[in-house]
Amino acid sequence: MTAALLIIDVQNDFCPGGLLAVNEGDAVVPIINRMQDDFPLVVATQDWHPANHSSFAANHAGAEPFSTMEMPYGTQVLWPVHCVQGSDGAAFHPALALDRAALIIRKGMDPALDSYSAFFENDRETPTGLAGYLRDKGVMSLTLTGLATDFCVGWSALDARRLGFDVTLATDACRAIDLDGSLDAAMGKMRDAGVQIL
Ligand code: VGL
Ligand code: ZN
Repeated sequence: MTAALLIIDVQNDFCPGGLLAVNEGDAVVPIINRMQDDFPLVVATQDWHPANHSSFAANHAGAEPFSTMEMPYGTQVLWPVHCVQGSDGAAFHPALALDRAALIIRKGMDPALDSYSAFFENDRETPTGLAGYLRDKGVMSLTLTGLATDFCVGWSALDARRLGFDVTLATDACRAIDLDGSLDAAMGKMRDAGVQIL
């Protein structure tokens, strides 16, 4: 088992009608469903925040959504409330096939620390455990799909390269938030890090 498909945060809140909707976020669902047949291992992540999460603008008096704030671990975008544990918005898109998902990694559960990447929280050092799981399974190469290209998918791709995995970004199976040029910036960083862009 050397290749794995990673499905990042294909959840209702990141799809049209959701609380942090990504343009055409739901368009990735049929593509990801089809791709799964080509991989011996499928892993999904789920953004899973407590209601008091520090990445929510609503939890900082006077803060506007999409503004930024300095946190002990670096600059943090303050998001609209999204993917609250147990809410419908935090559920996977109902049409996403998950029968073949061997592992679902939940992230962003520490109220004081956001977690974009599937591998590390936003301090870039607290691990989620995914790297160890993939290594135990003998996985060498990862194909990344899901939402959003410029945040959780992009950060996951960069961390995966840093950890020594071969990484492919399946661009048609991803959609972006694109906040102030964040998509171009993320694509540039991924290219520089040796991510293969499909
Ligand atoms: C994400 C912003 C906040 C993502 C998650 O999945 O890209 N973006 N939480
Ligand atoms: Zn989040």
